[in-house]
Amino acid sequence: MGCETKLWLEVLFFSVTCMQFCVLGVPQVPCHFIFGDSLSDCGNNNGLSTKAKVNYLPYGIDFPAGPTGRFTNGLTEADFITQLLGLKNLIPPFANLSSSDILEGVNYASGSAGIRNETGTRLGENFSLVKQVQNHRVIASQIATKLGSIDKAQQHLNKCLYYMNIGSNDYINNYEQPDYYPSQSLFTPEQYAAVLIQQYSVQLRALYAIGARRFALIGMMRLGCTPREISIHGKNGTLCVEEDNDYSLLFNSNLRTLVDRFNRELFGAKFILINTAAIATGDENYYCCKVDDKIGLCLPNSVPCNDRSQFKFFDAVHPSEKTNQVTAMNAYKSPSPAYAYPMDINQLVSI
Ligand SMILES: *[C@@H]1O[C@H](CO)[C@@H](O)[C@H](O)[C@H]1NC(C)=O
Ligand SMILES: *[C@@H]1O[C@H](CO)[C@@H](O)[C@H](O)[C@H]1NC(C)=O
Ligand SMILES: *[C@@H]1O[C@H](CO)[C@@H](O)[C@H](O)[C@H]1NC(C)=O
Ligand SMILES: CC(=O)N[C@H]1CO[C@H](CO)[C@@H](O)[C@@H]1O
Repeated sequence: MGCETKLWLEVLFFSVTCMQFCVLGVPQVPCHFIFGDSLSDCGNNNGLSTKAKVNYLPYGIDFPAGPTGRFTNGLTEADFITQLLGLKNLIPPFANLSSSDILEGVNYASGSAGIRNETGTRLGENFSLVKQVQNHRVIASQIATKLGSIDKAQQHLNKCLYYMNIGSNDYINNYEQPDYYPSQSLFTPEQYAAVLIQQYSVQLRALYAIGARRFALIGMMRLGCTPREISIHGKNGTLCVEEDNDYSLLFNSNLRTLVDRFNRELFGAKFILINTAAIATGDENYYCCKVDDKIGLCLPNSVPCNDRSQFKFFDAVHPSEKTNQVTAMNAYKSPSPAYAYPMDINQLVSI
């Protein structure tokens, strides 16, 4: 409780900081590109044939435009980061760039997607990380056309923030479903984490080659502490599932090693790791809407709880807007080195 009170105070403090930026109207970076899964998807899955899409109420109940495909009641963590950077508009989905300025960034994130191509495909189509990076290549060439040369495009792309939040589905919608995916029989948990980080590193290098220099890698949340995992695998009804949390820890520690390596090896690039698992935000067990037990998403048009801000989770898998805000604030301006390594997003975009 003491810890939570402290977090909320920090939220207040950083809101004031943000307001100063917003009033000044000077963004810290000209652009923000977002890669990931349902934690960051803002509508890319709406047109795909998949169970992993949520362009219906009660999703978006606290979002000005209503349901957009965001897997929460309001803004995602990536949206809050966009605002904290001082950018005027939220970043639009790659799948619908009508009337948007691609120079300010594009969001490629796709619900159910993972680092591995096959991840999440039992739920339907998705844009895997590989596909997201391919889509970014298309956007980068459109930016070169707009700015008149590849050099100018590179200079522009060098200045952007690259927000990367992916990996959970490689466990939830792959490794932990041995009946449908072979990865558990192919890899031990240690090997699997190493393989994921290896595949991730190939895509990060590809982004670097297209001009990306400032990377915020978002660590995995504690997978064993989502209400869905607790209800499926929890032994005592309330405790987090330790085996799943061990997967997150393995992944995160390999990711931290990668951050160190790339900060040494990739000239001119800066990588940071946001330790989402360390940013505690409330009680795991409660969520706000009535869900489909199979996939943990809110039932279409079900009536959610009244006070969304009181809940850590909106559905049985995805954080509420309030949680996203607290996580984003702590990632942007970190009160503790345990949250952001080796620096926070504010420092990353200031150097
Ligand atoms: C695309 O985005 C525009 C502007 O945000 C919106 O008005 C329109 O409904 C969207 N189209 C689809 C197919 O989602
Ligand atoms: C993943 O898919 C891409 C095409 O979308 C393909 O080029 C690549 O080889 C695949 N990777 C693996 C490991 O199968
Ligand atoms: C369940 O709770 C009991 C009592 O707190 C504890 O001894 C036991 O280890 C728990 N089991 C699991 C699987 O967490
Ligand atoms: C839009 C898109 O890229 N969909 C892909 C999602 O995943 C399936 C299964 O791997 C692919 O076949 C689709 O092409």
